[in-house]
Amino acid sequence: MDDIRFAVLGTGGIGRRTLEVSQHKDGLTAVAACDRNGVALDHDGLDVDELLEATEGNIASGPQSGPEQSSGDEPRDSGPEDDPDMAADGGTATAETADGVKQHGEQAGIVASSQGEPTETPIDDIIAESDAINAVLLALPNLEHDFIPRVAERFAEADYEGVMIDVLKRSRVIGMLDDREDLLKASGITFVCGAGATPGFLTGAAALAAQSFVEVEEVEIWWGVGLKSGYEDNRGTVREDIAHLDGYDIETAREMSEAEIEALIDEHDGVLEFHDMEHADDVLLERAGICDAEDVHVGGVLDVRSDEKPTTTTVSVTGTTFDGETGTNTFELDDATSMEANVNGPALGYLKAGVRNNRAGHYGVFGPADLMPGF
Ligand code: IKT
Repeated sequence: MDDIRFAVLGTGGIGRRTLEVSQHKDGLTAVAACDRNGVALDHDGLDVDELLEATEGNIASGPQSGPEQSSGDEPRDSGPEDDPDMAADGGTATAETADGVKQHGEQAGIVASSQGEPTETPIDDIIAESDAINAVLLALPNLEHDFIPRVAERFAEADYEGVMIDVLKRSRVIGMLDDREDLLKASGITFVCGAGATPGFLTGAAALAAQSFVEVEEVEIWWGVGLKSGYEDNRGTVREDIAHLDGYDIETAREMSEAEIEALIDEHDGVLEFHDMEHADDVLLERAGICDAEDVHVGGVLDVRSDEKPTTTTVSVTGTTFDGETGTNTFELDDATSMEANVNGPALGYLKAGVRNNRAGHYGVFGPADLMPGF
């Protein structure tokens, strides 16, 4: 476990923070990263500091001009499966960053790094090098439900053997991955799905909290996020959250312009509250035999303008013990821990668990609860 060479697809907020956090974890070497316009590859290890510095400023510098430039996290490949609406990473830069980071033409993103090369086929470029990559982290908002499953399929078709891990949110995507499980197994892929905070960290916490019980009646996940790193760095995730508000869905959220999103945020004074979100914690807990999906509820509060959490993040699991007692086990995150810490730390932790399983020959689709004590 001391030499895991990993790639990150997407260098929006999540991708960049994953790279940053990985520097504080043992045994992880980032060897590839890509966004829609470029790829950085170095089998001896990327210079993560340079990459972060080069990509940090330019995400915010794009014009706010429409859905095809709006989400912030998805690489884009040409080819038959390419979706012309896939969002760019960072859009089009209009200016050099304050510290003089180079810009290639009008495109920002990874090509602003001295390690970045422009490409029309970033994902294929990484697939071409995947023999030397142990794990691929998909830092993509998945505004197309089947986007991540299709990316997994492409790696499997290229006979990639290793770990793939995503931080997807939507329940319905898990089935799409399960549908591809035979293909993933045949290739030798251990796919860890829903491995961010929720689903992810908090699903794992629910699986642990459930251990006191023989029957679980309800799982309540209530999260609070203050966007410490600011809205600009989290455009993809905010847009995904908006799709959960009453009157919105994935398509309407995807088509909103940046100006419309800003207006919506203004209307709510920067604080958005969500209930009954379609988050895959439900199917992932059901899949692990812990409870019925319908007994899992996910909601939370997002404060786009403050770095304070507007509410404390908790996971409450209510159940009955073997000796007939009913109780609620509650897992609570400290308000001082940021979303960035609570998404990217666990994602990399699950990545390591995935590599352990992959090296033991365990292939297929795994959720966070499958990597915890069994129920
Ligand atoms: C996610 O990225 O997993 C989902 C986001 C919520 C993160 C919760 C973090 C909790 C905390 O830091 O206390 C959101 C739904 N986009």
